[in-house]
Amino acid sequence: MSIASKEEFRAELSRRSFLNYGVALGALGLAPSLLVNGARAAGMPDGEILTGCHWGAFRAKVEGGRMVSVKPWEKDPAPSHQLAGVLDSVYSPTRIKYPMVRRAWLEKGPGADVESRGTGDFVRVSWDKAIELVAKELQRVEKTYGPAATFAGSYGWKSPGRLHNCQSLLRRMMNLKGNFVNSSGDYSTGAAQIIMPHVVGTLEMYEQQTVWPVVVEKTELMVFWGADPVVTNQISWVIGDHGGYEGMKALKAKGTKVICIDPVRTETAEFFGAEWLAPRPQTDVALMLGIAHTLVVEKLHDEKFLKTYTTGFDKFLPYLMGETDKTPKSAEWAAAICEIPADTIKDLARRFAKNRTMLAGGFALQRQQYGEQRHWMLVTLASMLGQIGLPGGGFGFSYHYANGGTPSADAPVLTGITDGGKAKEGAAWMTEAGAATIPCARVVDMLLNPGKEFDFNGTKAKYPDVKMAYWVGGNPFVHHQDRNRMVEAWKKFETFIVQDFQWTPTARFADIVLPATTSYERNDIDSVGDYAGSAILAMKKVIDPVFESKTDYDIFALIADKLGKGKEFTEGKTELEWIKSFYDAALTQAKAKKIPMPEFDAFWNGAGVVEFPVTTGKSFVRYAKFREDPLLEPLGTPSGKIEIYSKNIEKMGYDDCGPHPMWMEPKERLGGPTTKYKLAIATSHPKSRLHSQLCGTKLRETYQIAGHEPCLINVKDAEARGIKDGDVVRVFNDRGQILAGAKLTDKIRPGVVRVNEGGWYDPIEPGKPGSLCRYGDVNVLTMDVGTSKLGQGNCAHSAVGEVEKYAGPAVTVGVFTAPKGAE
Ligand code: PGD
Ligand code: PGD
Ligand code: 6MO
Repeated sequence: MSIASKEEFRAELSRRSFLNYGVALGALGLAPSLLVNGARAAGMPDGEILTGCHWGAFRAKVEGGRMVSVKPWEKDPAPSHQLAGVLDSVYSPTRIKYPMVRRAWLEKGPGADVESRGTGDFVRVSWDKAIELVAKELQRVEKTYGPAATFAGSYGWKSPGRLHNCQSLLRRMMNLKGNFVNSSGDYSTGAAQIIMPHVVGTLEMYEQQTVWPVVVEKTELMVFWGADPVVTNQISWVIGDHGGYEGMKALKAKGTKVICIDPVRTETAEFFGAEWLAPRPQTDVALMLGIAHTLVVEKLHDEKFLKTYTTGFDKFLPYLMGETDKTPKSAEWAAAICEIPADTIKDLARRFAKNRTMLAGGFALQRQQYGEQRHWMLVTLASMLGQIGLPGGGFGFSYHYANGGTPSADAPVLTGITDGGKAKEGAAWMTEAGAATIPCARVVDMLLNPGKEFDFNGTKAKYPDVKMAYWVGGNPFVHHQDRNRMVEAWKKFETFIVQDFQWTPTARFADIVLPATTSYERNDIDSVGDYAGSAILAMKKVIDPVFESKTDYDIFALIADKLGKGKEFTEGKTELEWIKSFYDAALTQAKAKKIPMPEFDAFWNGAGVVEFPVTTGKSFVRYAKFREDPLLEPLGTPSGKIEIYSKNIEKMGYDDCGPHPMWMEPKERLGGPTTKYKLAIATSHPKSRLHSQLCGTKLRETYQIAGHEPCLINVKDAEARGIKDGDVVRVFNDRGQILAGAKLTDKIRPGVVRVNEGGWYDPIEPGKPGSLCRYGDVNVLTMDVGTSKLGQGNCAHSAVGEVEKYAGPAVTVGVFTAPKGAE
């Protein structure tokens, strides 16, 4: 998720009232406003306003109270084409306009007719009523079932902004109310962020990389291993900076050799004109072992590096050579599993060793069963090559994410609103707080198995018995795996509250739906670039809230007030006073470090942006200090070295994550010994969406096929099944079925089809497990098991299935309009 997670830094809260601006709690307008084309009558003045979002900073043009166009900030080196969808997301037919309550819930009470969830039978209520219902229900559930009955571990890609951070605000309100069940980790790197601290002593996945200028100068062989940075660097957790594109352009201009190891010939492979190697999905550990074996056989591994900087190679070597299990992990052995020819594997070993090689791994590799092994083995391979800490060599796991590798500016840390102080120290999304905490991807498992013991990273805990959930800033009915299992589990909730601005599939499955504003309808502040930190930007309100939407802050302040905790929630501060307090804390640091930064009023009323210079960040080389002096600059592992063998993991005694990296046969994979289906289903991140965000906008018309989510299929696989380009197809396995639009291509290896994650779930019969999804939510087909007892991450990229030409009755996709009565 975020390297920034600077929310953990407690804001130096200034209580000084400085501007008579913003909304005080007592003044919150509860009466429905008059609507003019979806915008409130008073409106914002015409003009251009600079603001920002995950896709970058942009200037929005306002006319007559409406946002009419957007154009990228002039300093964005590579604006995302998705910005066009941002504009449409404000006014699209999927916008939530009013507070709504599921009819059966309203008329018969919590838990009534849960089967009717998702059918769209909602009743519009006033804000007063909605707030009262929510507050009373929170109190009822806590009183009846205790503190561990309400889940507020709401996960997802909420918008940037240090004040309207809806997930922190939810937990802030919940902490004031009493207690709640929280979640830890994320869906992005659930497995890797748990194994990496054992191996290299840091999370690694969200750390700065050896910067692009150094890579451009020194790297001779760039290997994108299950990574597609040209697609995925479009977005950042904070405001997108797109610095990675400058790095990639320079690398291409230099003519550096690039290899892409990926079942798909990616946009990145196309951009670089790269060499494309397409292993079977989920077999990368075998491929890496085959390379490692060749290095040893041909004496190409760096024994000095292994001795000085790593521990446990002596225990891994017998496994690699087959002394422990009678299976040498030779190139031939690997070839039979991954379907990359043995000669190619040997050649890779030689080229990796001969050149200054950067192994740039993506995240999908570890969103698979036994995902922990992928990055552990990649670090092991890089250790054997001995280039870690050298300029342009080693490994890097964030070149594809949030523009990792963009030189970091000398910028102060921008703080944000906190969840009320009960969280333990650490990165905000990793903290344990609340009455109980579960790894975020185990949410459905928790619902289905209350009281069951589960393992997680050396600990054991029991799932709480949850009766209610409040979700903000996430879309679990798209992001979570095995939709049909989830639909069944969700029936356990007596109450499910969703606060969003889109009628997402999740909102449709809610009992109470609260309309939030987009971030363009409120004032906020954030940094530009998770790694770059190149600027602090005023995210100024572009237009007034449309229809009856309210800001996340105002909604939670109202609920807190109803619970008798309004003052504690707001601390008496207005929106702009909060923003100023975050800015002023950064200003204090800047002054101490002599970084030029204007006073708040000049910043907010002036350009609305303060940029920071890059000095030392220009030449950063990851692990250079460790390499220079491993004794004085040890890693944060028990041995202070890279752990190829982990005694801590050995002590855990897990059967699905051993003490050194190893190949384990997943439950299902392309060509697996017991796999029933013939096709692997790749579920990559979409080029024209951020997960499910913008799926409800016009941008969808630029990529949908016959009104459905595209399904990439190799021409040969399509021919064998009588499928033509543009056909509607049914993609299915034992877990479910979806419709999609066939896109024939030779840019995907035979045996693999791809349906991107993020397509909105649109069941013909909502609430009925097994129901056909009309649009194409690939998570109907994926499996919901933890990566291992260690990481408990999701296995979104472990699925197989079959594709056929759809022969059923014609269907109309129904998820891109608001439910009846909510239009
Ligand atoms: P988004 O579509 O970004 O997906 O899952 P996530 O739930 O984050 O959902 C964000 C939601 O928040 C949207 O509904 C949006 O409207 C809402 N929202 C945005 N801003 C605000 C705000 O300010 N206030 C409120 N109230 N709401 C807001 C993403 C997750 O999916 C991730 S990170 C990964 S890495 C996983 N990837 C895969 C995958 O690769 N393959 C599969 N099959 N499945 C995956 N799921 C995971
Ligand atoms: P994916 O698209 O899931 O992206 O970044 P991540 O790297 O996880 O996968 C990257 C590549 O891995 C794909 O090209 C896929 O084909 C390949 N791949 C899949 N399985 C295998 C395998 O078994 N072996 C090999 N060798 N390759 C494999 C995700 C990151 O992107 C995250 S976590 C988030 S939250 C953001 N999401 C988006 C997004 O939704 N849309 C865009 N445009 N950008 C994003 N950036 C971020
Ligand atoms: Mo992610």
